[in-house]
Amino acid sequence: MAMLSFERKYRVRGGTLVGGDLFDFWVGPLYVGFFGVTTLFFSLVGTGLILWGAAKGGTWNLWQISIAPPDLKYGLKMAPLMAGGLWQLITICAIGAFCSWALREVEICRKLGMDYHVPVAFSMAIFAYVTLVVIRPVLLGAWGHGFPYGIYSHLDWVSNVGYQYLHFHYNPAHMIAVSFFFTTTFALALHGSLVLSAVNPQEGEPVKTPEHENTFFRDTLGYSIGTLGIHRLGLFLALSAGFWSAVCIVISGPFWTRGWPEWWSWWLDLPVWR
Ligand code: UQ2
Repeated sequence: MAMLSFERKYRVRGGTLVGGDLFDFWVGPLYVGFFGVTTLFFSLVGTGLILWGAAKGGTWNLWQISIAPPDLKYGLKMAPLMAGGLWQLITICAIGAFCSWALREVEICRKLGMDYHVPVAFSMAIFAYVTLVVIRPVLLGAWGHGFPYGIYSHLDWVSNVGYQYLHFHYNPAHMIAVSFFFTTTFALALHGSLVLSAVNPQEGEPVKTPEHENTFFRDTLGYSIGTLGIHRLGLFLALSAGFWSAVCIVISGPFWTRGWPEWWSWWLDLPVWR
């Protein structure tokens, strides 16, 4: 693996959180570190358990392979391996791998003297996953409330849990999450198209500057958020989408058990209508 010219300059010792110099080295272009080793460990064990579960699952149809969480009767206990125990171990491996990856990102940030926006952003995705498979199941008192690990089966789970609350689109936190997802795609479409249009001028013309980008939005909207601002906005929108997704599912069951359309009764019951 050839090393790119800038790589040697940034291959500095230190910045590690655990292990000191022991794992402070690279393999090809990749930094290893203590958390690179733990990421690899959890990923390999987790993938092995998934393959084991798939082999015992009665189908190799990719869409139908599924590893289910334990029956609700096991509550928050450890279940037998082939009755949800595999799902529990796979969940531990997944969280172990995701958190190891985030901490490896932190070590790389420290090496490079960068701030921690990337691991913080990734942590929001981990938080959303942990909300689904740990926080909500614990609040409801059974691991069986986690979602099954399969392509179609997890879609069925989302559909079933949604219908359990009659019409999930009436969940106010779900409304906020969806709005953030759409706004995120809108902002990235604006940003991506603006940058590409600026760096693709007519044949023979010089590449345009951020001043052109600002002027484009000043001319069209009367306002430009700026080159740094659009990235701050993008990060805020994307993290908010993940955050409100976690909120919308964790309140469904632990804090609201009836249909979501009914939640809006408070609006109909406002004293102003009477
Ligand atoms: C901008 C700017 C960029 C951009 C974009 C804008 C030069 C290269 C896309 C425009 C963004 C605005 C006006 C905010 C829109 C608000 C929402 C909530 C989507 O001004 O600065 O930098 O990429």
